[in-house]
Amino acid sequence: MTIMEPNREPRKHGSAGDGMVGGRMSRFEGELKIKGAATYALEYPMENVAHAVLVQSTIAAGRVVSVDISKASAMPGVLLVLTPQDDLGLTMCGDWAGNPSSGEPYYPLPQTVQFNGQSIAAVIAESREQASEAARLVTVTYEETPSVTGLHDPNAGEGKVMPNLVVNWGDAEQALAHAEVTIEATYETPREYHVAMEPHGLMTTWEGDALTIWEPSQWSHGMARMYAEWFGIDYENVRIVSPYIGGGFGSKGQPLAYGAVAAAASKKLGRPVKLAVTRPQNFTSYGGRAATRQTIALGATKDGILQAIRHRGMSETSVYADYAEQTGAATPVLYKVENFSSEHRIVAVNTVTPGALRGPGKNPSAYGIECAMEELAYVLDMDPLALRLKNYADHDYQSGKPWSTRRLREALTEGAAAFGWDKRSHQPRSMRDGNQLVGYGIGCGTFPVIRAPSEAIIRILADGRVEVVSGSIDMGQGTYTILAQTAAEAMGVSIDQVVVQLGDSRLPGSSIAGGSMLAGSITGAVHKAALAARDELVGLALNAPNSPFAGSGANTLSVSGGEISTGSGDGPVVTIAEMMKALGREHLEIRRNTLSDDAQEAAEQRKAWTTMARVMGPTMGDYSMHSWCAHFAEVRVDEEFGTVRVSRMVSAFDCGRLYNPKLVESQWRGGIIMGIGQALLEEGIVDPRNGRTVNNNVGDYLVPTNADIPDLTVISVGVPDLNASALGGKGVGEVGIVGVAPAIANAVYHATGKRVRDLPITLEKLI
Ligand code: MCN
Ligand code: MOS
Repeated sequence: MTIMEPNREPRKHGSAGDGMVGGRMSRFEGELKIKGAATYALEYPMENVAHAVLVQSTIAAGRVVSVDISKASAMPGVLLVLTPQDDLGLTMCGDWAGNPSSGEPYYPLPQTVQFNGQSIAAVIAESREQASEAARLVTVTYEETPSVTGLHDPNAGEGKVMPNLVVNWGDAEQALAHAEVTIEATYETPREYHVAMEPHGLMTTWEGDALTIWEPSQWSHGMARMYAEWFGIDYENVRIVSPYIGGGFGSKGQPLAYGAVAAAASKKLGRPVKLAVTRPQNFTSYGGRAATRQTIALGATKDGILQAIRHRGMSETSVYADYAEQTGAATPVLYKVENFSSEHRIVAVNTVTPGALRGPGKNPSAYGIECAMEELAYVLDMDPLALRLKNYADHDYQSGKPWSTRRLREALTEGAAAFGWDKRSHQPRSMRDGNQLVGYGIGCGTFPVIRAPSEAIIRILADGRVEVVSGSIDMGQGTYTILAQTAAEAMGVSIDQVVVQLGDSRLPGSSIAGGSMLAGSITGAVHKAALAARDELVGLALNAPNSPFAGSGANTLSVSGGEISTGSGDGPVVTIAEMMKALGREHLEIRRNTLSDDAQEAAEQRKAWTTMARVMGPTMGDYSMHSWCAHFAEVRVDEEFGTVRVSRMVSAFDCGRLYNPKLVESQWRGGIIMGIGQALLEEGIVDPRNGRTVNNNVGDYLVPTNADIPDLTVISVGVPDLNASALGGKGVGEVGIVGVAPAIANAVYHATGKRVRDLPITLEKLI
């Protein structure tokens, strides 16, 4: 890859050569993004674009009685105003899992208001300014009905139990009743939001029945299918283009109501339509992490052997869809425990349906169990590190299966050593530095290994370059770069010879860039295709009459550094370009997928790339597979002001083999930074009178800045896990955030002797 910087940093892992798997290449698209050379969805040059602006509800629940569009329609430049009165002719689409559509009509601008900030009208005009101004003049009359604005609403109720989120083994009640030591506590997390640098939005255009959409996407194929189903057109007729994305964090995996509105408007007008979702509208176009509440009871012997865990959790969902932020997602896999009971409920409130946000479920779940473990440690008067090691899970007690690889013990011990945990004095409030109370805390984290099939094309070009072609995406994680490394290594070429093309649903199928499953999935496909391409090249070189190796008597050839040779030192040495010339080939193309043999039919392939039908969870197979981590946090709390600063963190991870340690470290740090935000800053504040998210902008919804982030040391303790993926890596993208908030909450308790059980930990809760 020509655009990459030379790498001058020392390598820590293995002896991978520059550009090979395990090398520390910088991100290919990083430089393009910094220089403004990466074209984002809304920046595509397009003629004759009309601009759409959304009008959103100002009540939490009720019915749109009338929409007066007379003033808006009369404004200069206005082309179209869409309201609930307009039937856009859409049908509900099938879900992620692959369950087919109900066949019901779909109204992206509904008559019934289900939450404050719901899109109920749209104005399309010649310019964005004209559309915005006209949108202000749309007058909506509502009939309001009672609403529930969040878990704290007195009318919220207890919701309903999710039957698939009930886990029991042993007898937790009995064990708790007889335990020598018990603790019980309730932990809460507020609504949190993705706040990706690139807001949502899209540009769409039709040519006959063919729809092209430029939209940031974590899953080009899945989104193309859903758009096709909305509009009742063939999958082949929808094209999602998304080569560069300014972050998604879970929010860009599916098309959303505004996308349906823009595409429908474009169809009606017969011209391209651009819809830029404003920053405030981002807070209600896709839901953030749901608010959660969980109560955890632990029972243990006096010497700290865990006997029982009882977990009761709940999260809010919307009134029109069930989404569970699974507070019990990490609780069963972290510790050895013979008696366990967990249950998760969802409570419908008037909000946009919450969604996946980095480490969904595992994140609030680890917050609960990891705070509870430290609370137990203090009751037992035991070192929290020792308590964790004492209750180390030798296998997965939930599935009964052995771990595939679990280096959490190493994460705990090596992390502790690097942090200097042994310098801690156990008593809360016993460490200080002037006016600053100093505290140490631990939080473990986990994220399941999710496996999915993918496909890829490897194209050897006449000039010797190797093209990797995939419809998968790179939203900043590093897909471009690791695929170049994978192809370079498998093909035996230098990374400068590799070109990677991504981010288009027309390109080969791929899993979603979600659930930390893409890297393992797509490197597997590219590796397979590249090995096959190399074999093909070698086969032609041995057998084609015009090949320099024809009649050489060799029965195999080696490809290294872009050169083909007999490997023994004698015989010709031919570059790939020379060989292609000798063979008279313009290119040589190989397509491979990692689907099983029973799924090679076209329809099965389509289903695999556009739904989750072929995705495998962590215990499908002989092992239980997860990434693991242990975070060690040092905080300083100002004794008078109650201000909390994270002054140091050390985090040790087991994510198996790392394809590119530099990018992995960046992923981990990114997750940790989001975790610091979650612990100390982030909170969607809802107005109880009308269900509106009040701080729906980046001025008031606080996320960490550089000044909030201390030195973050990250350590890899993983070993290759070939059950987890073809190259031995486990998921990286999400595990970094999991366990950070409890590490900080535990450190704040250690510093101050005060336990804050609802995030974020702000100063008014400490003084
Ligand atoms: N990697 C590696 N070795 C491994 C596994 C991963 O080198 N064994 C590196 C690669 O650079 C790879 C990256 O880590 O590109 C992430 O790989 P993976 O864990 O498979 O995650 P995905 O590619 O599926 O990406 C999605 C994941 C999720 S689910 C969220 S949420 C998230 C995240 O990645 N959102 C992100 N990281 C993000 N990073 C950025 N910059 N922006 C986001 O929106
Ligand atoms: Mo990540 S929240 O699974 O996109």
